[in-house]
Amino acid sequence: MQLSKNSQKVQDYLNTFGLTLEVVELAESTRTAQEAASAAGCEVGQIVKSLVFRSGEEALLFLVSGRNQLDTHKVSQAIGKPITKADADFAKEKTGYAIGGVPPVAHATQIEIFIDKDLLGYEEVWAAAGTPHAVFRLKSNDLPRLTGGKVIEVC
Ligand code: 5CA
Repeated sequence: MQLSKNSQKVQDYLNTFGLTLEVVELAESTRTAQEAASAAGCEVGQIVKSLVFRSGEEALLFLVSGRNQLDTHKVSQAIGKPITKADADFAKEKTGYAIGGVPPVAHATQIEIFIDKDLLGYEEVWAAAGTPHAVFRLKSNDLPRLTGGKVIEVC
């Protein structure tokens, strides 16, 4: 199957990790966590939401379980800087992807990444892969190494 340009970029990045991770493009939408869960046939909690925040000009990416809501105040305190939700333009500029398809890896710029500890409660999770129709499945244990992210409590 021929992947779209964005999804191929994610696949190429995953290939460099020596893990057999496969990006799949689906006919169904995977734009929201709920849609992605239906399409992948998993629980919504197993979906890795990619939430882009900003602190000044810096972009931060939070990988959050589809069943959780990030508590902005709590997270600001925990990481020691104020954060606000990025708008669509900022998210696109910093990650290289439009909201709804932002993957946890292969970004346009260097982005600090944080991982919701609840994701590690699932053996397998599903993340976006560059478009609102593309996802890949991975072992949650591989998320920290794959992304360089730090595990935190987000809610
Ligand atoms: N593909 C799915 C899961 S694999 C996905 O990307 N879901 S998501 O939750 O990670 O991405 C959508 C998120 O982007 C929403 O939860 C919301 O926090 C954020 N968002 C949606 N619309 C906007 C917008 N207009 N501006 C900024 N952020 C937005």
